[in-house]
Amino acid sequence: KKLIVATSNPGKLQEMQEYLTGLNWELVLKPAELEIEETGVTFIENAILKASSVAKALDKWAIADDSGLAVDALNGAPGIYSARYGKSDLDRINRLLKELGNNQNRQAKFICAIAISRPSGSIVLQTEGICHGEILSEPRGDGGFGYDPIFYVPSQQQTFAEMSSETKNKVSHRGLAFEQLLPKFKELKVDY
Ligand code: ITT
Repeated sequence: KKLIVATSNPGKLQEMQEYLTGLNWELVLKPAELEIEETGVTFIENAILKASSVAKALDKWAIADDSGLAVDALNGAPGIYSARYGKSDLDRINRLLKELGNNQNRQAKFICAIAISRPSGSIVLQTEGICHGEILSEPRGDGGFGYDPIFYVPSQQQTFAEMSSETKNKVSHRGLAFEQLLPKFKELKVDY
C-alpha cells in the first residue's frame, strides 16, 4: 500500500513522516514536477485540493497538509498565504515582524488541515489542529522550520524552534491534527 505524501516543503515532510512511520503504508514523496495550485480560501479546502489532485494524477492514495500562521493583530494574516508571504523563511519572518511592529497584541495561532484521498480523488479523512501562541519580537532557537523561531508557546515556555521534535510533535497544530487522524486512519479498511 503506497501513500503519496503530497508536499514540497521539506520541514513539513520530515514531521509528516514522523507521524506516519510504523503504519502499514509505504510513504512515497510526491514528484517535484507535480505542483498543485492552491486556489482554496480555507486551509481545509487547500488540503483537500492537494490530496485529491495528487491522488488522481498518480492513481495512488495521498495525504496533504495545508497549514499556516494566523496573527490576531493582523486580522489573521498571513493565514492561508503563509507560504506566499515571502521568498524564504527569513523573508517571511522579517516581513511578519515588521508588519506587527511593536503592537502589544502578540496573540497568534498555527492551523493545520490534513486530508487523505483515495486513488479516485475521493476524500476519506479530513481534520484540523490548532496551536495557540505568541509572536516574539525576535527569533529564538534553531530547530524546526518556517515561522518556528518567532512562535512562542506559553505552556512550554519555548518557541517551536527551541523545542525538541518530540515536544513540538505533541503540542503543535500538526501534532493535534495527526492525533485525531491516526486512530481513524489505522481503522480504515483498504482494498484494491
Ligand atoms: P506544500 O503545499 O507543498 O505542502 P507549502 O510550504 O507551500 O508546502 P502551505 O501552503 O501549507 O505549504 O504553507 C504553509 C506555510 O506555513 C509555510 O510557509 C510554512 O513555513 C508555514 N508553516 C506551516 N506549519 C509550520 C510549522 O509547523 N512551523 C513553522 N512554519 C509552519
